[in-house]
Parts: sequence; C-alpha cells; structure tokens
Amino acid sequence: ELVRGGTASAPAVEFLEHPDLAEIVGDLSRPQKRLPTRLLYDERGSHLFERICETRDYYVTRAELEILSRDLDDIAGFAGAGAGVIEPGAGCGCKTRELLSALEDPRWYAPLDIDPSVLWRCREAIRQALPHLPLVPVCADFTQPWCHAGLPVAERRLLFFPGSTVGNFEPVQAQRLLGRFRDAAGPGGRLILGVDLRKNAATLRRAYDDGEGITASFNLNLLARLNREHGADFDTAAFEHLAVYDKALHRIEMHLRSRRDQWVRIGGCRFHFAAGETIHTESSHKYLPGGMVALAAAAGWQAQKLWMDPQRRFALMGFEA
Ligand code: AVI
Repeated sequence: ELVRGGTASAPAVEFLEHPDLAEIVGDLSRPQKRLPTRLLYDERGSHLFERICETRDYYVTRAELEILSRDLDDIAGFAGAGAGVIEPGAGCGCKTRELLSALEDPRWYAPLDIDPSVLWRCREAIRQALPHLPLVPVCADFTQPWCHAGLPVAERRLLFFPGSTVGNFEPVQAQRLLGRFRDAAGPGGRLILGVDLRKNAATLRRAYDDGEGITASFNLNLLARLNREHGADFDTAAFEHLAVYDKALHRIEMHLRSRRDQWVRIGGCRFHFAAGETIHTESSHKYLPGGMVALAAAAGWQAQKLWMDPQRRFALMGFEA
C-alpha cells in the first residue's frame, strides 16, 4: 500500500536530518503498520504517562507502590549497604525517592532518561528530598549501549528498573536488555525489577483504555508529535485509540485505528490507511514470576527475592549478578 512520493533525493536528506525518520518510514511500510514505542515519550507524552499512573483504571503504579511501602525495609536490605543506584528510564524518580531514603549509606544515584526535561525535574526532586546524595544524571537511550564505566565507585551497583517497563520489550529484546543491565551492574551487582503479572483480559483492557481517556491522549500524541517534529500531516481526529489483549502472546497491545480511508504524508512518502486499519504503537507483556526468573537467568541474573501486592497483580523481583 506504500506509495513513495516527492523527489528521489528528498527522503534521503530528511533521513539525514532526523535519524528517527528512516525508522518511522520503515515501520509504516510494514504490512502491520507500527511506530517506535519510545516516541510516545516526548515532554507531553511523559506528562500524560504520569497522569495515566494516577488514573483509577491503571492499577500498575498503585500495586507497585503498595509493595514498595509495605516491603521497603526488606527491599533495602536486599540492596545492601553502600550501593550506587542506576535507574534506566528514571522519569521523575518518584518511586526511587522512597527507596533511596531507605537504603543504608547509598553512594550515588544515576537516573538515566532519554528526555532531558524529565531528567531535570528528577534532579530537582531528588535534590530536595536527599540534598546530600551525589547525583549523576545521564541523558541516554537505555536500550542502546551507554557509558556506565565512568560512574563513581560504590560497594556494589544496584539496577532499579520498576514500573514493568521490561514488559514493553519483546521477550528476546527484554533478555538482551537485562544482559546489558548485567554488564552495567558488574560483579556482585543487584537488580530490582518491576514485573506486571498475568491477569484477566478485562482488567488489562480497562487499564490500557482508561475511563478518563488519558491513555487515548497519550497514544494519539504520537501522531501529533510526528506532525510537529517531522512535518507529517496526520489528522489526529481521524484516528482512535485501541487496546487489545493477545491471549497467545500474553500481551496488551496499543493501536491507533484509522476511522476512515485516508492518505498521510511523512518523510517524502505517502501512506495509505484503509478504514479500520491500525498502527501498532506499544506492547505490554505480562509474565508469570517463573517466566521472568527464566528470562533473567538467560541474561545472567540469579533470582533471589519475590515481593507481590496482596492481590498478586504485580511483582518486584530481586536478582543477583
Ligand atoms: C511504561 N510502561 C510500563 C507502561 C505499560 O504499562 O506498559 C506504558 C503504558 N502504556 C499505556 N499505559 C501505560
């Protein structure tokens, strides 16, 4: 269905100026159109995600916070004294503040985020709560290799990866990511991992299509971002948010569904959308604890601890390198 428009040279020039554009055009050229999930998180997207976490229907954050407050001492004990804490995709660092306050003699905190504005807010929030803790903010895409060799010395490194972000990767990619974390943690390192557990499809669909419509705005913001940053001409009102649970793959998928037959321009190309056709924008895999134990083991991590909320919706898991 793809029709490449414009002159032959125009896309090449645009691709050089915007490295994301080649990937976007490639993703929209697939039989099942898709868009890179990380592009959901520009400044507006990160703000909308924070609002999702406060909705009644998105249980994930509340369940995790419940575990963090109930089992905080045990979790801090597992991390051990004198840890340097690395948090990939730190966001505003809200959950980490509690953990950092409970740790014995933490040496430093290195939040990693792709969005500098979020990193800035995170730094201010942590400085207020823990003014004496050395901060080493790193602006990086944690899915790519990043320079962890330059981080200061600590008794051991603790990788903190809450929120179930690991679920946003295909299992093979998740294993590769946990392998990277293993390298960054070094010998004796620890990992505390947030994992959303399998549950009934109705609860999941509601969580990813909340009654307040915040998740819908979050998903649609991706098209608005492509218009703003890449000169695309998506009519955002002509697409709608969709959350579908794939029972075989144990994952909830977010899609944007075309409300009508239409054409869209981006990066010197034109893309056709049939009425009802979708763009797959995100997958959120749901695990059994044993499944994550096996996946992490294949990445070099030994499972040591499992903390769950009383309703067993969510788990924090502790691993040793
Ligand atoms: C960031 N991540 C763990 C969220 C999730 O639950 O997969 C992203 C999200 N997408 C829609 N709602 C929340």
